[in-house]
Amino acid sequence: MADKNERSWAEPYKIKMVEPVRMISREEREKAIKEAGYNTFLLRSRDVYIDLLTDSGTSAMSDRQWAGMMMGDEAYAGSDNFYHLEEAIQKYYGYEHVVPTHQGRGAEHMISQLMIDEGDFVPGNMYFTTTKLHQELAGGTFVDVIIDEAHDPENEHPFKANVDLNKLEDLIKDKGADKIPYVSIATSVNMAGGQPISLGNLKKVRKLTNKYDIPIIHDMTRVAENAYFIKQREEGYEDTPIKEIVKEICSLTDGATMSAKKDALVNIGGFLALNDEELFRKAQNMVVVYEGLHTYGGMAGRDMEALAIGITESVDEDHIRARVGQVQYLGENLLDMGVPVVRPIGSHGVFLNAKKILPHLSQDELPAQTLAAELYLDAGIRSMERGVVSAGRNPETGKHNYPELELVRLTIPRRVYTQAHMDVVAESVDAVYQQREDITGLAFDYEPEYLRFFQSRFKKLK
Ligand code: P61
Repeated sequence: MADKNERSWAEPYKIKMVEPVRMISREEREKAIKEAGYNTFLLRSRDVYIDLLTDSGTSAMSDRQWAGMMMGDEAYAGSDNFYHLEEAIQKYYGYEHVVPTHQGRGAEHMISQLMIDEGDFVPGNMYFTTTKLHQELAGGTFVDVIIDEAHDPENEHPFKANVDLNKLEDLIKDKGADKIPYVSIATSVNMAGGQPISLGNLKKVRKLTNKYDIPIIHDMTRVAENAYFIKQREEGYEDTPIKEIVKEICSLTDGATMSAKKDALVNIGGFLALNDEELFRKAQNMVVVYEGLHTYGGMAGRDMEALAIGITESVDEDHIRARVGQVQYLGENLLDMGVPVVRPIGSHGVFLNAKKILPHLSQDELPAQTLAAELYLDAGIRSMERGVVSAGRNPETGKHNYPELELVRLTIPRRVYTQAHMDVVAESVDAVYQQREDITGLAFDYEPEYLRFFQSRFKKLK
């Protein structure tokens, strides 16, 4: 009998409840995207057919999670569900102390305020929008120390989230270890296209930071997905359970911020996890100012229960194989069609290379924003810009940051869509790709101060 891993993956669940979706007419879509200022964040979800804006908070919960919701202990203080959550985090991630938050950026806010001083530098394996903003608001400057390969969409490096140890050590020597409060390490790096860091590299980062006595704070939002790639690609881990890989990753770091809305399969929630007792006490005190009491931090008891169960489900071998398998399926379809996408295909989405698809548009004509709007127009598919609009402005010069990567993210929610949905998406991307030469760009019409991509409005260039 064949081992199941030698056979095709299939979803390790069957569907018990469905939510209808519909595609509105082309005229209605034209009106909707215009009213949204050509920003997919400003569309109403009822006007979207297949929603690949994000995998954040969009997962389908299991029957067990829903059953857990009914076990919510909605006490203001000391809810049973908090202790279940704390146990799950200690068991699966190995961090000692937990401060719950309403979502990931709540944890980012606290760690940044607690650890960063004015004039500090925070090295990291590529920026993430909210993470970097909180570092800046605390007076720090983010410094990218990811390997160069990560900025090249066509480079097939299996671990594009790896840290360039020379870049990191040069920074430490240049600025001094006392100016570096921690190194920020993300697993499954979002802006690089959902790319993993290897355990080999992380061990070297640990060794280097130990030498200078610098902590590592882990953005563990998609740690299980990263672990899956380690199992697939890193020598020596072929037979290691995902659970063990996840725990080993966490053991190499000193604390973590988590947006539980991704890997951990809940619609809302997050936490800050720390090993250092003193820092934990400070965070526990700070959370009451910004989020809520330290045993709920902005979450309802039922949300904490769903999260405790979601953590368990997230490290299940069959789950993670099917989850990443579905993303790979869409990516390979697009590669077969000749559409330029970030390679290797990432863990949580397929990233279209807008620079290559729309080479006639300069970065000032916002190729990725334009492509996302065109995709919506074609078949009501919602995606997200990850290029110059997302990169924002340099806080000192006020000028646009021009990232190497100008991408459109087709993000796959967990346990929500079927392979047939993926086929329809690929068909639509191909249709837009075929008419790429006729596509004209966009210009800013309104730009808010913070995280501009969420609320900016654009106008069509002729
Ligand atoms: C996403 F357009 N991600 O990917 P919060 N770290 C990491 C994340 O992916 C992340 C957070 C921290 C989102 C939502 C989102 O520019 C954007 O729970 C690796 O969202 O507060 C969130 O966690 C923050 C979309 C966030 C964006 C920022 O879709």
